[in-house]
Amino acid sequence: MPRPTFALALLIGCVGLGTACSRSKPAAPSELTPAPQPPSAEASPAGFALRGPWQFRQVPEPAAPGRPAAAPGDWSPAHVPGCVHTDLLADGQIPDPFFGQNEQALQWIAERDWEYQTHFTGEAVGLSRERVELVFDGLDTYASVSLNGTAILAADNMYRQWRVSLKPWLQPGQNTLSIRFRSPLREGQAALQRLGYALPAANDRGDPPLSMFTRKAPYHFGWDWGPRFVTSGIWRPVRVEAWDAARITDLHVLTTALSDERAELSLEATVEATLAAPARLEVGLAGSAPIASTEATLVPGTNLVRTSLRIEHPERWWPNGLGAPHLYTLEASLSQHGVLRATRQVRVGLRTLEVVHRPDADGKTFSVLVNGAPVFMKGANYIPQDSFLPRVGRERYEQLLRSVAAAHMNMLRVWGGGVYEDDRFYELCDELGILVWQDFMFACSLYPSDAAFLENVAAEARQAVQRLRNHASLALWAGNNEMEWAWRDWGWRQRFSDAQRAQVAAGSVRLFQELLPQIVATEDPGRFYTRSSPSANDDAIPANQLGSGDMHYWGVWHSQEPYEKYADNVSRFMSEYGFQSFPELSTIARYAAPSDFRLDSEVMLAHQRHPRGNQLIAAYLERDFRAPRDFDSFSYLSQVLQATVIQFAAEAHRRRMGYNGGSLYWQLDDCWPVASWSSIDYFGRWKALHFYARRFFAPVLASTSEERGRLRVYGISDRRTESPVRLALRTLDFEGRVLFARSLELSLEANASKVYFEAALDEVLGGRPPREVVFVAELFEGAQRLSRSLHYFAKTKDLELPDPELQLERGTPEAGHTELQLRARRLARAVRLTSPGSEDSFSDNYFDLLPGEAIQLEYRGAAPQKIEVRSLRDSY
Ligand code: BMA
Repeated sequence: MPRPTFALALLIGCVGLGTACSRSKPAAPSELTPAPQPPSAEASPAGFALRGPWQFRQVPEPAAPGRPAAAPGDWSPAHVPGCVHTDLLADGQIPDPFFGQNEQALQWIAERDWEYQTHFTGEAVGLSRERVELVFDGLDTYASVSLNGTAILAADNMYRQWRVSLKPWLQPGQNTLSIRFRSPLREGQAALQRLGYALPAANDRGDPPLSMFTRKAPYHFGWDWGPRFVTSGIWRPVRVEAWDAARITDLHVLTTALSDERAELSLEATVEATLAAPARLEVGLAGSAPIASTEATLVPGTNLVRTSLRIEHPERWWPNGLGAPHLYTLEASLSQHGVLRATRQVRVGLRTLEVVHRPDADGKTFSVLVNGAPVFMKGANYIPQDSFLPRVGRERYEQLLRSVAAAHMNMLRVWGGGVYEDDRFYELCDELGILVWQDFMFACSLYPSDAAFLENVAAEARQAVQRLRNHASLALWAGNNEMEWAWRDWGWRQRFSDAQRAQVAAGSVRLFQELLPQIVATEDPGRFYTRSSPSANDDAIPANQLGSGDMHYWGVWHSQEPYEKYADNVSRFMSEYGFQSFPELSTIARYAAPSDFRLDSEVMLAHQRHPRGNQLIAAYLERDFRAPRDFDSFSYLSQVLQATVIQFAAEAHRRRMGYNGGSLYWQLDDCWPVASWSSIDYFGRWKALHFYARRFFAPVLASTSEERGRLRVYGISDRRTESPVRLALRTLDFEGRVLFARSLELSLEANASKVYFEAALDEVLGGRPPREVVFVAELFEGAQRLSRSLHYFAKTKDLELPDPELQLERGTPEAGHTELQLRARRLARAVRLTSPGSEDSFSDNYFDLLPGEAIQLEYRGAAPQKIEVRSLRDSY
């Protein structure tokens, strides 16, 4: 490849719109267009997808005293899968719910009932087959389904798949399918009345909160990072499945033994049959001859057919960073009298995984062993990517999860206030080596525990476990988010009478200590279950205690402790800790007009859901940074602050690997454009934190820390083998004078954190005041730098930062990218590149440059018109 020529370029200065991400933007809410409408029923291996045309309308309000019943409204085009809000938006009936303060004006939608309908012919969906079933992968939520005017199904749980036979009602020629959704708020109100007392929900914005009565994503009701849009709709695909004789509806694969020589697997096929008849099940690797088979006599109804198989010299599945996440595709075929009836594939990864959660001298451990070895978990908490989930397509899943893998994460926690995610999410986690901590969908609330509720939850949990259990990425199940902690520490118990308290407590035990763990034990034997996050799974040990179990440490942020406290609050697994920032100005400009670019404008407050969020950011900024000169500088500095704070925490966690099993920051992503704890914003743009995460989660990390007046340099390695490396240490002033230098050849211990250098501060300061120098610790393997740790001895606001005289040179644009060279004459802190008006990205961003340093970067996208570069000094 010819080297690009560099033309001297522009630069310097700051301010402007920016973007810092590595993916293109998803369809903006305001740009939604109705999807093309395919023919009414479309064949697919899974059945006939009912893609429409669909229509929807508001159900007229019934007559009330003094008000006659309204006439039905007109039908409007709908998109399935979809929901009411996006259908109203696409039809031009409402403005963009995410813009400005539109959210407030759209609350009426949740109080109404809505109706959807479509038509299809009986012939198209397989009228003449023995069995014809209508399958909804998701109905959100209270739905009455009728075919040709006859009620055929009542649904009341967004998380469940619903299946009903169409056979008795399906007619030749045209059929009309209609679905009525009742307002979840009205249903919740009725459930509250039946219960007779209110239940608390920390984040539900309703008064009274009603979210706990409905098996629907809790964050729809509002959260401290999300709007309140209590939507309804056919949110996952709907299809007709038509079949004869027998079919395979599920395969469950368990690894029963695994060594380098062989893997032993057991496979259980769920087979549905219409008649009693013998059948043969054959199983093998897809595309190869079968390696196992079994004969079974099927009975009408559901049959479980089991076989076992062996794979010689298996390739293991490894988490991101430790090896390839190898996957095998198995195929099962079912035949009867030599006639092939059905085939089904399943993808599995061969690995062992154990969550070690047992008492020790310090309390109770919480760590993960993969393939027999401890693996430190690095990652984040995942929330749903949109308030309106059906618009999260494959592309957004891929972009987000590739960003996760790029930041060297190996675990995501699917947090309990959202949904059991789409299959594509788990498939990508399998492919990228990202382990999944899967919460059941209960968060920050207390829930009813009547028989109907528990039965509904049991059906939901069984389906979720069966759907996800084959994924190599699935590491563990957790009963709920923060309910054990809340019950003890959030003042909830005091709200109840003795009888109510006893009822709520017993319900919680029933749900999280009996029902859910029993379902996991039966449907997904061997997978670890923790009753809550955080928890030590021990009645004698309070949840969220240092030393035992996982921990959500919120002293920093919620309790306003200085961020240095992260180092004193390392428990056995840090499953949550977080700090907010604003997104880039280009994202803010998608929801606010320039006249609203103030911290206290109503729009800015509407897009900050933590009651004290903006004040907290400003207060923490004041501790460490000089006052920002304008709003863009504020958003930029808020990101630098967030990244600095979370880097501090994550490194403190990694330094204690062994004692601590993992570090998952709160939160990876956003469900709308907002100021929040995320490291990637709604449009997929990386905030400063995500660039920092790619550095602080690197497999080999140099980490510098001041401890009791001494400077320590840790070498942290996630590698499975020890590595010969060179540790290069320097102290520089901001002009580049070397005040201290040392080079150490060492063997970096495998899978460990160790101090490799330690000195009194005076020894490394080189006689200069702390505010004038930077300490640089770098780990090299041959010529390759594995990690660089920069340590400043004074608060950022006290550093005398010189003008770095940044110089940017651009190469000739090539297909889809342009090479850049950036040089700093003097120290440059938190350098940010932006390309105003473009959605494209830079290969790196938000980094420090040492005096005299030049680096190569890549701009990804069509040739940039303009590139702006700023550093910290330009923010005040
Ligand atoms: C955690 C989460 C969320 C919440 C976040 C920030 O505890 O579980 O409920 O959004 O804190 O407050």
